[in-house]
Amino acid sequence: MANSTEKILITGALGQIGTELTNKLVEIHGAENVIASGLDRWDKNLTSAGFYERMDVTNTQLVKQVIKDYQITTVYHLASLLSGTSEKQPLFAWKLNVEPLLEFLEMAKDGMIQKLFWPSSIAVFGKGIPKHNVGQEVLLNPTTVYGISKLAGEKWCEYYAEKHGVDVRSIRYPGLISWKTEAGGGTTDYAVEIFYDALEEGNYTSFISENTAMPMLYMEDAINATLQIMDAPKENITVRSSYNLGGMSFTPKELAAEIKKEIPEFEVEYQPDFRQQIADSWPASIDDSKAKMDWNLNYTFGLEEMTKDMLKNLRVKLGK
Ligand code: AKB
Repeated sequence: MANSTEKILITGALGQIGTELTNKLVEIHGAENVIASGLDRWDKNLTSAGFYERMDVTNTQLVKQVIKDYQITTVYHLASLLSGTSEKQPLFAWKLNVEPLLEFLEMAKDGMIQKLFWPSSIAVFGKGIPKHNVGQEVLLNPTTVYGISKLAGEKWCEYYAEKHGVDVRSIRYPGLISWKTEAGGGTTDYAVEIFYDALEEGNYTSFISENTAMPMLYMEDAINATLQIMDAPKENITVRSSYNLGGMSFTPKELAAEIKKEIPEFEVEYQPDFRQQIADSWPASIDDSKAKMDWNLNYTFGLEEMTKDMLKNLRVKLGK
């Protein structure tokens, strides 16, 4: 196994990003150096990590105990409520999305951990910003519960990095598309659901309108970006709030057309719900040149490659 000097804790390890990131970190560092955590009960098929802690991340005492017990050096703090669900539970969204981050930043300040990764989101932008090719340094004006929590988190990261030298690194993820684990409660989730319904039902009703473009990223590229930013030399990380990540940009109509190339009889209807308003406040595309410059961000998947790969893997997974 890898001879790792890092001991890694992942929160939200059973979520959409967590599942795949955990597998990758196990490949790199060895299962014995990776501790997954989540709210679910232990099950031997749950994760490839060497250890699993059933842990509520808002229970700081328990989190600190786990960090001490395993002598954790690096935390990937992924546990979060996404945009749709956050609108329904604003107080809990704040409690889950901001407070544990602040505790981890304190632990890093006190030398309990050396390095922290925290995911932000394109939700930080909001009203009044340009729609296309939105830069790193624009005014942030989120109008959603989720966006407000992510902006607050970014500011805390920047504060602890500048004031206390904490090595915290962050990415503003766009919508993430993966076939292994489904997302839950996000505005960009239509771009995952559509594949399942295309294969299982032959039709899909989209809760986002046909011409609404949003930035999206295939999970493989998202995981690579996460590893790249965490591997970069400390001095290369010039943005300590969170880096823009653009990925690709497409509308539901464009995605449906791509799926139809392989499933010509596939039909899509559009019935926008409350998430349309959230999508309308987000950018259609993002300028991520800063991440490309600082830590060599690059992508493998565009719309066509991603669609082909999703359909190929989901056909096997769903037996279709
Ligand atoms: C969501 O839709 O809430 C997330 C995000 C873009 O952060 N996928």
